[in-house]
Amino acid sequence: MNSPFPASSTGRARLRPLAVLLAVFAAGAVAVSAPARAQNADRARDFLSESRPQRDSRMKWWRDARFGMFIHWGVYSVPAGVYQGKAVPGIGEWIQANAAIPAEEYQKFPPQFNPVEFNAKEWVRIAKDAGMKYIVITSKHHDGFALFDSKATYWDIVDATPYGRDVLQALSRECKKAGIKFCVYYSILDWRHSAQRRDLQSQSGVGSYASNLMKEGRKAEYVEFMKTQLRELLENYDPAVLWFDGEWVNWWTEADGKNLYSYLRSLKPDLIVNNRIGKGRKGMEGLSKEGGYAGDFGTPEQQIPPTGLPGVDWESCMTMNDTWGFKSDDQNWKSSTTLIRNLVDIASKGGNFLLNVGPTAQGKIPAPSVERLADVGRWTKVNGEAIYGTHASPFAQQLPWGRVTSRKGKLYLHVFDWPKDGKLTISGMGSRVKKAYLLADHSRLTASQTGQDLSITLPAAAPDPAVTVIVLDVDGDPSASASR
Ligand code: H79
Repeated sequence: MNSPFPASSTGRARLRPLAVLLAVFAAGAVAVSAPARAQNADRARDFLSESRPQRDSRMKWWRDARFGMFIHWGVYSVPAGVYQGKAVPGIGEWIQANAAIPAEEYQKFPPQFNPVEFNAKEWVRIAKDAGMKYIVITSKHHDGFALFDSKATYWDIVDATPYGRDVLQALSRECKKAGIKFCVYYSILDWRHSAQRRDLQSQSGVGSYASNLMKEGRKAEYVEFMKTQLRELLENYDPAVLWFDGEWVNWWTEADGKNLYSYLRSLKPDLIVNNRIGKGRKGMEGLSKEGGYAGDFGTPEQQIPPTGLPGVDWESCMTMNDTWGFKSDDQNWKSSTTLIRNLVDIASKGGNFLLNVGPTAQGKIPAPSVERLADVGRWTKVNGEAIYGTHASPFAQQLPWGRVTSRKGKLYLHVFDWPKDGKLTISGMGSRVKKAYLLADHSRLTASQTGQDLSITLPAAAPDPAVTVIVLDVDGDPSASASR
């Protein structure tokens, strides 16, 4: 076969004898001696028995952040949802599966991937101006293609595209400069690696790609390959979060997840890892059931749990249209108001919002995404105090007119539906209101409280039709005193 890319992701060694030597040398350098292994195992146990204060301090930046940018970018942005002249139904980054594209055909995309318009500084600015505090980018999606310079494979942006530059390097640098946390997504499922194969007899209903099998006796090799790439990611780009996916395949076990989790935390003790490293998620609801599953936070996908995930850190990831990876014909965009309200809804339930963009093969974040993010940014700039570092609503019931967030001494009332009679009422107030005002301009509002009943007199029209925030200064800690 004259393929420029060997079928095996680890095939680099076959092509370059020097690389073999280097790989052997590198492997030798990290080979773990028995005493060191025991020490690592001890450290791994330490991670699993981390105290509550230790965990709280590790999770602090993430809990305060509330809002991040997900970036799905890869060679699937070349076909952009169209294969052999036909629109392929489904999410863009799944085009290889959805159009059953043979590997020899799929590998024609990297030579066409030349994102000369990519500007890391610009992407980071777009995220920062939206009020996002972290970025999670696909370092490797299910198609196995690495957006970074991986020594473990040629199937990466530096070795296989005319662009030839390491975009993760550029992005991680710009993030650091801008004070944005840089994080990466990594798929366990891998359609490219020769250790895995399609399950052509798949009975699971998810298809032969989603239910990839492990070839007999090849698992250890694949796990080593993952560890090599993950170590490259940790060492070269210092990501604050590793966001796994594709863990549902039958050959990946909870024990594998725990082992990998321990390994990664031993390399970077303050690393945060999502629940998809192990088997703790429940479908797309992303519930990290407490009680021993690997990972630090739950990952509801394309949904906001009605009551949040009490007692668990969680993050809803969501698309702005109907795809993660760029599709040229998907114009089903959520409105800016919906996006702002989703952010508020999630914060009121104690979660984070990871909002996706799918850049083009030229390297541009689509204009409709940029416009919406700018709208969200105008809102967060004025109302960020009611989002970042806040706690969930202390009220047991969702209030009919909107949502609530809180912090010590303050309740933030996020009004979605402006009352027609100009009165906003709350019953069940557990704390005494000292002062009420609009967050946007700090103009005072008249509030009258009788016991647990509060009534606030509002301007006739909503100052911000998307979400207007009213601040209540209250006695003490609202999360402790409001009735439940
Ligand atoms: O990267 C994006 C998508 O490509 C990937 N996750 C987001 C963040 C993804 N979305 N959908 N899918 C992958 C398809 C997977 C569907 C399923 Fe399953 C796998 C259905 C059954 C197995 C996981 C386990 C979800 C439900 C149960």
